Amino acid sequence: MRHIFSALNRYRFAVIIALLLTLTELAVELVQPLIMARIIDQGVVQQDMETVLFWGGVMLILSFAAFGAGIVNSFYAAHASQNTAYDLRNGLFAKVQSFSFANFSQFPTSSLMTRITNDVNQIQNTIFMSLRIMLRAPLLVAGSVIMAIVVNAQLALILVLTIPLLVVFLVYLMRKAGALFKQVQSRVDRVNNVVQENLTAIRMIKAFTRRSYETERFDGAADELRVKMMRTFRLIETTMPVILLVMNFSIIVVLWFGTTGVNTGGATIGEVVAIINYITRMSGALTVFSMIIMIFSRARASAERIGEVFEADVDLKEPGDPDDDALLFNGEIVFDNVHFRYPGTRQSVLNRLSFTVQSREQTAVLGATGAGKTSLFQLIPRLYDTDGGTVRIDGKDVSRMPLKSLRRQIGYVPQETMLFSGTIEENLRWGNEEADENEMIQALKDAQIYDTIASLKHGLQSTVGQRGVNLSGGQKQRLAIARALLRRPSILLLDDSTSALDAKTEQSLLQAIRKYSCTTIMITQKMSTTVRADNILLLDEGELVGKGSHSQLLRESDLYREIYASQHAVSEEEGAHE
Ligand code: TTP
Ligand code: MG
Repeated sequence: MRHIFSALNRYRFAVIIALLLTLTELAVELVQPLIMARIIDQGVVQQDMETVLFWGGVMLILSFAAFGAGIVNSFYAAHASQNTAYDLRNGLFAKVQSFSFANFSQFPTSSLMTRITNDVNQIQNTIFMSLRIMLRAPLLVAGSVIMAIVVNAQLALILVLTIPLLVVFLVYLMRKAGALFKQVQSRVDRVNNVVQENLTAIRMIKAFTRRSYETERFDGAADELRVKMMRTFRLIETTMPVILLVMNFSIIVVLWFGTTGVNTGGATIGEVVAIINYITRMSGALTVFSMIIMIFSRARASAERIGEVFEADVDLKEPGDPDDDALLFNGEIVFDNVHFRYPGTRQSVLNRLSFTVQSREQTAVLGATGAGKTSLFQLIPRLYDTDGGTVRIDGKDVSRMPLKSLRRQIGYVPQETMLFSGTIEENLRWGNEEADENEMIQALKDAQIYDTIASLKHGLQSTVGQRGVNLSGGQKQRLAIARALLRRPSILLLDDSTSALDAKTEQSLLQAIRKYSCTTIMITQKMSTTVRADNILLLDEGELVGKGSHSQLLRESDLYREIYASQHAVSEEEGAHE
């Protein structure tokens, strides 16, 4: 709630005007029954036409005033609610941008999307409604009770007894609905999650003909949402009959005692009509109130969910040492007794990892699937912190460097290529906004992808992704390498990025990368890569089981010889088939 109020606070001027205007509307509504009583008692009963016309005119003018106030109020209510929602959304987005990888495992993508869109919408609607009617409904109830007492205290006694009971009932309901709505929102998350997974994996679903399975999964999630929604609304719907029952009962009581009062002189007809008028207005207000409860409970659930994102602890703390900002890496990387496991898991992924990668060398990391190669990479740009030991670049602990200057100097080509929808040029510039066309062409050439791009009809301006050209997995990989090279990184990390390349192209690529004289570490499964590397790290189940050059490892490591023999056997077999 705190975040919502501080966001709303910026528009307090609009909020105050809107609230003052609701008070105008409220005053008119409360005065009207009084005027009605006067018209009846002094005008109609005494057949005085002039009084009827005068007070009728006053009522008309007041109604117009209330109408005008309503319109201006809507304007300011919309202003405050829309702007608050806009600020909240931007705030959430900025916060999510600062998230560490550990934070992302705390909030699934689909849930973050629901929070930034749906939950903020709930808040926006609630602020609008609050400024329009939320304050008016309770004040109308309270004001009606007070005015009824002013008109005739005896007859109003029944309201003094019933209204507090109803209010307690409504507050209880609000608590209960709040808890239910929190569950509803988490079901919305789940539906979005299934949709998101399906849209991302649509090709796979079709290839595996899993459509009916996925449809069932969606049905399941949608059905859970429906059931939760229904249960919540059923609870809320019980309010209306209860309110009407109590209020109608009050009317009967007022009429009963009112009739006696008129006969004995304790009340006038006008007073009885006025009080009944107040009761009907109250019934209306209470019904609106029960609707508001629904919206408000939902908003409270949403506000909590939004608060959770704002309050998420971004565990990667930025050390503020601006002196380092201009520092350029020489590129020596040291892992010193590094231990690592993913946050929230118990299984350790990297153990006692110690090695040095010399500046400007090409190092290959070889290991079976699941050995921890990608995990090792993620520690270098500090996507995660280690659990023990340090990662140092040029002798300085990465956790002591400003993230921005650390990451700016690292070109990271992840295992799964990610291109953004847009042109090839835009995707390249994403690596380095200042790059000019010549630099881009050079990077594409070095990444061995220039010929492919040049042969496209629109060249660099071709769009990729939906509605654009489709690139193969290997082509995307090389585009991602070009993007990383464009950064002129001091350290280049290639996670299995040459897997799709034939030996000759791979050799040209590695040769071209040497020109950049950056420290290069490449994860690979292929001996053809390790043979050419200056240095090899052999990783097995999170531990370093060998390091050195190709010939050195062939001599010293059984595992390396095994891998070499198995790949050699395969290539000889392939050769025999030719
Ligand atoms: P990786 O470091 O991903 O293993 P790898 O890169 O060597 O394997 P591959 O060749 O197939 O790419 O995984 C090591 C372990 O860490 C594995 O048990 C899965 C686990 N892991 C997580 O728990 N969360 C993650 O985000 C990643 C990347 C891995
Ligand atoms: Mg990997």
